[in-house]
Amino acid sequence: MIVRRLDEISGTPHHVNTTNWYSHRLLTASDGVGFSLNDTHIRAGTETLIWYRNHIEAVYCVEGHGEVELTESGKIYPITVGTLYTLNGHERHVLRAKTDMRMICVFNPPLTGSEVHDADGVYPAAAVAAKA
Ligand code: 9YT
Repeated sequence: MIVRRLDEISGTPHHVNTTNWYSHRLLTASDGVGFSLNDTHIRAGTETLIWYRNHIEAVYCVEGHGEVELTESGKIYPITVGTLYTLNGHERHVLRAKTDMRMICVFNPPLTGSEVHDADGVYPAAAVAAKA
């Protein structure tokens, strides 16, 4: 059994801080459970291009509100507390935070824990990330 607390992750390589968001990677590939789990804060007023070409991500909003726009269709989905969205088609999208948002994010395949988006909003595939 794995038991882990948020404050144990702070200040480690699994606590990733970017301009638009910061994320505590609570479960990662090295835990060997087949998925990873993040507690992620999105900063108010930010707009982030995201495209998980190599992963499926499920996102559950537990604080704040914003919206997701799919870049191909232009369709906009409001995201509020209690909303789950899953990019099960690897949809390229823009995440806009109207307020600070807190999201619980699950990835399959699991993140190694230190990923940040590249210029296209992509995280590297697991095999590539493992070599980094
Ligand atoms: C909701 C979302 O994808 N935000 C970007 C950060 C990412 N979820 C992460 O790695 O925590």
